[in-house]
Amino acid sequence: MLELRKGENILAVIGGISTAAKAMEVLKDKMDQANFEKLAMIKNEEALIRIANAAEMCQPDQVFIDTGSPEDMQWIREYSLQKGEEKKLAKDGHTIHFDLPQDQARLVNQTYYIVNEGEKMSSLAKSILRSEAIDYVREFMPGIMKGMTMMVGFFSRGPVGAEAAIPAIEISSSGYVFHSAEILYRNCFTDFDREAERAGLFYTNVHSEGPNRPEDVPNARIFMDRSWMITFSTFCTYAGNTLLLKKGNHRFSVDYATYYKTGSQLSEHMFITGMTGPGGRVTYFAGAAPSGCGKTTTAMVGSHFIGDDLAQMWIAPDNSIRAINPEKGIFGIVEDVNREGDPFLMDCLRGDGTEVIWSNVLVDEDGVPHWVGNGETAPEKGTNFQGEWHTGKMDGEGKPVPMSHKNSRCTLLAQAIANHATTAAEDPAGVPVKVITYSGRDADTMPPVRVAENADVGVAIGASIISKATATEVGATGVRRQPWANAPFIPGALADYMDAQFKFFNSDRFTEQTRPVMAGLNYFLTHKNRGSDQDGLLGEKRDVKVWLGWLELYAHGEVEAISTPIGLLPKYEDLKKLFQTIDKEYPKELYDMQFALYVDNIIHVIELQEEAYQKEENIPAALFEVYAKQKKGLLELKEKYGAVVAIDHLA
Ligand code: SPV
Ligand code: MN
Repeated sequence: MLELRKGENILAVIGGISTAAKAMEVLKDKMDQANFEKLAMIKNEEALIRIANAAEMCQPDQVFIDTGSPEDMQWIREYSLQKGEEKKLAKDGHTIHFDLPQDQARLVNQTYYIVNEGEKMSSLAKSILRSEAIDYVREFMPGIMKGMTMMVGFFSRGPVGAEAAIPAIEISSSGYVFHSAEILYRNCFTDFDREAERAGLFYTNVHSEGPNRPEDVPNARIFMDRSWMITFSTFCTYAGNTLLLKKGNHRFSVDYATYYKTGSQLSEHMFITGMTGPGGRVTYFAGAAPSGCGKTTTAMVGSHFIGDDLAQMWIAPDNSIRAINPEKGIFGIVEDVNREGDPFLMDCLRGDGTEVIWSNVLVDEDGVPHWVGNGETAPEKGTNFQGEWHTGKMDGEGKPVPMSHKNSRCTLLAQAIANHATTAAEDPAGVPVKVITYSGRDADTMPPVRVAENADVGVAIGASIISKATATEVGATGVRRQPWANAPFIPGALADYMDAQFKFFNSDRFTEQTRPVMAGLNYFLTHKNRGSDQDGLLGEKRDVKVWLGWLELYAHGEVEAISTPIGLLPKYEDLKKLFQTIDKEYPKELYDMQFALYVDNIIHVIELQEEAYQKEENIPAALFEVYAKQKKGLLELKEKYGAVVAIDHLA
């Protein structure tokens, strides 16, 4: 369970303000006339008290209210440049921001959920007792904004008025964080009061980078107070740690959907995109993948791109799943983004007319950004996330320093991407989602695509994502379970989240037309693991269009599938036709390698999952039933055909 407003509100304890009258008095004192007048728009007393408490605690020299107007946005851009948080690049509208070398990804070991005495937490994340969190905030946050301006903005996580949109306040001393917020989220200054009233809640985020020195990073903390839906972030700048409108508030939305909208809403780490099928119909997909596993690329393969990171979903009155993107921009990994795999994104990054904040890439002497895997000629020297860089540069341990950090990013408006479906993305009714996908970096086990024969199997696919660690979390290594690719953002018990998934996807509101197709995707099989002596992956980025294209046809009953213990698999002839549409040969031998069942590998991962889930309390029995059935079917096949079952045996 999650009990809201339980325990002391840390912001109120440290700030000491509890009435709107006192809040206005304090704010008037701290603000110039122009900013104070802007604030007259906001009447929500709790919002005003929180802002005043943040100001009282952080003691900035000034307070700036970001109304989202062009003038305010320009002020933010200039503030960030003046403060040295961003620098202009050669191309108009492009800037570079560097995070400290110690702060290049999510600081998982310094990220905590604040819990009350006796509360049970996720087995997947760290938590800290409220009393200890108060001690930290009391020690490190008073005066943290001295000499700086505190910026305050009002954002909507989704199109204003949408069923699953929730408003949030962002408070920060960082111009870079605010510049990013303005690109990534919808400013809802004029609608804030109404939206807070409609949603019945709002989130609050307080961040300060402090002096922004390496020696302070060990003291950095990212706290999420689940009970009050308030985040605190200190001594860091990487957006995943600081712009808590993103993953901080996503965590609250996961909590809210799990405990307050059980069975009718989900909050997922998913892209949203539409694929055009025969006759021009558009079929919408929402798909989960762990950070750094191709979510952005997959999203942009669609003809109607909506979002690349987060999805808020609900079952609408017409009994369809509807999805909105809580964001309006992209904070995308740039490594391996190139003309061939990501043409639309490349147009924005190398063309003119798009505002882009680059982070942690290499900047050459001419002010041009470069990154690993861009398919272009690399410069010999420049400046990157660790300072001066030249070809062959080694770090203190004798390891080569890459040109750009693996988690270096670009921040830009989603609507800058040529295939962005802006009207649909901004529709508070959301887009109707017909296909749900789950994927991870799996080098040796699952085929490129498989469809669940029912909702329970679909939920089990989500529960069973495994993936190689990526550079999006500081210090992560090895192959790990990544349930729903959402595990880093599930604050409560995994069993509760899973139960909500079973309830949602088994909802009796779905009809034959609206029931979603649930599928597993995997782009990361290697030749070596499939009996070939070639190097590298068995596929390439552009194949994604085929896997999604096949699912689009399947969702409309236009292709048949082969039934196997791990789900329904595509037929060769159907894939071959789809490969023709991307001008690619698709040899039968490749299909055979991709879709053969490697029984021992599959059973190994099923047992890994069983073992892990048996350790958790209250995991729904339906999960274990799916695993048992899959295992039984696989063992029967192994008995008959051996450990590698050719797909031709099953067709
Ligand atoms: C991810 O790592 O999943 C991201 C970037 O989307 S972050 O904001 O760090 O979460
Ligand atoms: Mn993400």
